[in-house]
Amino acid sequence: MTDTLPGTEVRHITCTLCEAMCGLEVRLDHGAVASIRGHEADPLSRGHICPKAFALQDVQEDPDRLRRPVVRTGRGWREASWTEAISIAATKLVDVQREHGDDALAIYLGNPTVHSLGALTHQPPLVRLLRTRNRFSATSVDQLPHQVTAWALYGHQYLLPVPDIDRTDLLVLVGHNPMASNGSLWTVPDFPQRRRELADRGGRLVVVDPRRTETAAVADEHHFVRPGSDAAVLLAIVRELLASDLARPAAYVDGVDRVREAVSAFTPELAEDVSGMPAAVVRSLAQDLAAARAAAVHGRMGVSTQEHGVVCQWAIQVINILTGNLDRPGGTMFTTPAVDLVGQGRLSPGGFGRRRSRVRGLPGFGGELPVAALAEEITTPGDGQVRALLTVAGNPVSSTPGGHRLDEALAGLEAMVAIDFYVNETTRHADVILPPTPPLEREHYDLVFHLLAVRDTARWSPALLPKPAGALHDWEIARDLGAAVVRARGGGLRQRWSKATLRAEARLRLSPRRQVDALLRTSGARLSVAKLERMPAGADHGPLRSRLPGRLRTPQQRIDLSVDFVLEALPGLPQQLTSATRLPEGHLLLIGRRHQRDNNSWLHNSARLTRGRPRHALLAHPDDLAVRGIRDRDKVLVRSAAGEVQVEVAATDDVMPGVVSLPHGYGHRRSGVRLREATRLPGVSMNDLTDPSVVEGLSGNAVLNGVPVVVEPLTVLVVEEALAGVLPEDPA
Ligand SMILES: Nc1nc2c(c(=O)[nH]1)N[C@H]1C(S)=C(S)[C@@H](COP(=O)(O)OP(=O)(O)OC[C@H]3O[C@@H](n4cnc5c(=O)[nH]c(N)nc54)[C@H](O)[C@@H]3O)O[C@H]1N2
Ligand SMILES: Nc1nc2c(c(=O)[nH]1)N[C@H]1C(S)=C(S)[C@@H](COP(=O)(O)OP(=O)(O)OC[C@H]3O[C@@H](n4cnc5c(=O)[nH]c(N)nc54)[C@H](O)[C@@H]3O)O[C@H]1N2
Ligand code: SF4
Ligand SMILES: [Mo]
Repeated sequence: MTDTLPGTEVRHITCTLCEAMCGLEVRLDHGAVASIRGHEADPLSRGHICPKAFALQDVQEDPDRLRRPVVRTGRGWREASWTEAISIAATKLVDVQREHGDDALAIYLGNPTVHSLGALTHQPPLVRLLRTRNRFSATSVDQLPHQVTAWALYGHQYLLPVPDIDRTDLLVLVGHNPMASNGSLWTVPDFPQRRRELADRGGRLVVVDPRRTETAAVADEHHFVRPGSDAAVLLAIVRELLASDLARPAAYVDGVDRVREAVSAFTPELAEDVSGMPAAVVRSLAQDLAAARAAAVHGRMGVSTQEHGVVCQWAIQVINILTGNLDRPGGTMFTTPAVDLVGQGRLSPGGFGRRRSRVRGLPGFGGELPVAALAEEITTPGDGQVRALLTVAGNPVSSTPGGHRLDEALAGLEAMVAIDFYVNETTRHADVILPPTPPLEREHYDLVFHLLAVRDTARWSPALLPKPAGALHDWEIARDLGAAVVRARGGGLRQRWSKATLRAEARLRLSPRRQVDALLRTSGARLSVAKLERMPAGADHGPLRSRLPGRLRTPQQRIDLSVDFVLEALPGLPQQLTSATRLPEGHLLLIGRRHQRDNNSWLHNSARLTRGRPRHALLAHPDDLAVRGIRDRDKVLVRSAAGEVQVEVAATDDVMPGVVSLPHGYGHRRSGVRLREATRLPGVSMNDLTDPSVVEGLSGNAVLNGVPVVVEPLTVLVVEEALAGVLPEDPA
């Protein structure tokens, strides 16, 4: 610690707000945060910081953040002791399960679960104790197709190769905007500088996206692609590689001939027809990927949360494999994390379960059901109907398709408990909210994102600030709630002392620190928490190393490209993609976007982040506005099959004609939300438009991009309505 002024000290912690896990240097002045900056000595993030990091302090100091449990009363909320709140929560959940069966309880684990060590270590045993099979999470509004593909090709849902950006010559990003998001399923702190270094090496960045994004703006090439049509482009690249004899798969790769046959219909010309990306560009991209010394293709939200997400993710892996870039420095590589949850067999490899969702029969994967089914599971009567909900670190009313319907559904639940430190659009429906400590008051080790990082490092993050008296961490809440559930069940010694219950309770009593310590000590890296505590910049294990075929978890440690359920989907695909180009008259395709200063649905109460030009508008191409008689900044009505919103437009040719874009995570004006800054913010929830009845065909993942919408000037409507009131009815 380098103390300079009296009363001040400098500490090093990890930022937990996104996947980049930047190392931060925080100056404390008499125990309060005085400044936050990037930690220059950090071998992974190298001093990088983004504006969101300051929100760590804003969340810490936010008067709207819950510090004590709250219980709903007739008119609002009252604070309660932990003992009382946890006992009410447990009793309510157990009562519903006793009356209607274990599956009457549903669980939603939100995105920050993976950014809170204690939630990550302690939610699984709590979930096991709760015994419900109605488990949902942010996975199915996000990366489910990646997990399905990794399971099918590499034998484990979390064996996800990442682009080795620091050594690549050609980086192709499809539906991914790391200049705003800082990378995803790819821990790549300081993407802007790494991109500059790529340019300095003479390398090339290509972006494929229906919007000229912040990343497209710094790319060497940007190609517009019609939303939802990427499968045609990616499969055409696969076809080119195989047809022109450009493929150089490794010796442990099988199934090439079946794939060649299966993709034969996907010509670059078909790709051009359905995507708008010129056939010549598709061809040369295939050739360049094959010819580059090292190249990497990475696809994210734009290709995961669309109708053909699994086919897209499979095709991306196949391209990297066929060009010999998987496992090659500068290609896409697997990490060698100090805590190797995959290698140590501590995470389920995944797989489709026998159980499907009750109402619509959507597939279960990795023990979870697609969250697009949650609302209907609550509102559809019958055996197995969901009547209670536990949410952890999530806001599905804002984050999942058809959020407005879920909002209504939640109002009809018999019981709801939330583990969260804000009253948001979702938790406002809870009977009890149990607020954990915020990020700056807890220790952290990134069990997930070290698995996905562009360099092998290990960093322990101490708690910056002491935990206040009477506060509980995420893991302590899970522990106490678990114990209270077992107590509330009663049911005699046999049940309470069943092996599964005892094991889960034992896990719940083991602190995250002790769990990480044990994991570090049993890994090959000979580390411990104590050792890492003496290394504020963390341990640096260097650039990524080639790991194949040894890292594979497939039975023979071979990769079979010919995944049956993918190949079976291909014959019908050209027809599907072609008919998707024929939208009903006047329709546009809605896509999402992220901004560097937004964070899903939850940092909008930070005035520092929300200041400045509004960022909630519907982006639309000037030509599409002109034909509708809409001017820049007009308020419009946007309608989809699922719902409608009213929002301002911003005219820009950054979106391709026929495409409109809204960010998600806005629209905090629903009654009952207690967030001073956020509820002042204009904007609407994009997920009031996304349609839960349309899901990705193979996995049930949500379709958040490529949603058909109609955009109408609001003024015309107002006039029409006024006239309707004034004019006499048609006399005929
Ligand atoms: N239309 C559209 N919808 C989308 C997306 C999109 O691109 N377009 N993106 C999707 C994606 S990728 C994701 S991951 C989801 C995210 O959506 P959700 O899973 O709903 O997650 P957040 O919106 O981040 O909600 C975070 C909640 O967790 C709470 N929280 C924060 N930190 C902690 C903590 O440490 N412990 C606990 N207990 N609570 C905490 C916050 O107070 C907040 O209420 O949204 C998805 N929704
Ligand atoms: N600042 C900030 N950072 C974040 C987050 C945040 O909310 N804010 N959220 C974090 C989370 S949870 C995640 S999952 C990651 C996500 O990180 P990204 O994947 O970078 O997420 P998006 O910004 O939604 O980027 C999706 C891109 O896909 C494009 N797109 C839409 N439809 C299509 C299509 O059909 N085809 C193609 N090719 N492109 C399409 C969109 O225009 C957009 O540029 O970001 C993480 N980082
Ligand atoms: S890029 Fe992500 S991890 Fe880094 S400072 Fe910003 S929010 Fe934190
Ligand atoms: Mo996400």
